[in-house]
Amino acid sequence: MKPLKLLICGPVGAGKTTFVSTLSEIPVVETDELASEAIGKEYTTVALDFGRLTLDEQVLHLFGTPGQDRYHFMWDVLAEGALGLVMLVAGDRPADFGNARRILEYVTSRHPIPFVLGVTRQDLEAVWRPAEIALFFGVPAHQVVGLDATSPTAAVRVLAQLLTFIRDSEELVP
Ligand SMILES: Nc1nc2c(ncn2[C@@H]2O[C@H](COP(=O)(O)OP(=O)(O)OP(=O)(O)O)[C@@H](O)[C@H]2O)c(=O)[nH]1
Ligand SMILES: [Mg+2]
Repeated sequence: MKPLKLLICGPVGAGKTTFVSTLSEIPVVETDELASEAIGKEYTTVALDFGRLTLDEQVLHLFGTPGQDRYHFMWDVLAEGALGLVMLVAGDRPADFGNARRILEYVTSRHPIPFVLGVTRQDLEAVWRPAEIALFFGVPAHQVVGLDATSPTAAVRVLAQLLTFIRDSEELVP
């Protein structure tokens, strides 16, 4: 089986680098640098995160994107050849939801690939839940999954959901 390329998108601080690091069975290629402007955290991804894992004998290549708009040219570069998308949004940052929706529309309009929407920070108390996010984004509820991006079990569940979508959509192709 050929490795399957998956793209991880989302706003700054959604948990993309964390998600790739939690899942990868090899040391992650990270490009986090000191943020040059106030973005609410010290380090930010400037090019990509790359990780790899094997799930059900399928090798997955995970490409995390930078969240900052200034690096948005990387979204298209990294999306090339991707067969699925994990769109992450932090459940405790409603101020970022509009931007997350914009990123999702940008990526899926240019690269119409199956996606799941992962709502991170479900380990915290005051967070939006997947069902609420599904309504806000206008995405079917079964396509939205809550997770703690630091939890391997939760992160694998998101990927398993995405793989199911990818397989279902391949079956639809005549
Ligand atoms: N409690 C909790 N913390 C999380 C979760 N996901 C990410 N974090 C934390 O949130 C912070 C930001 O996460 P990153 O993975 O750097 O976010 P990012 O999406 O890669 O951000 P950029 O690269 O700047 O776009 C880190 O301190 C993580 O440990 C989660 O599900 N729960
Ligand atoms: Mg990052």
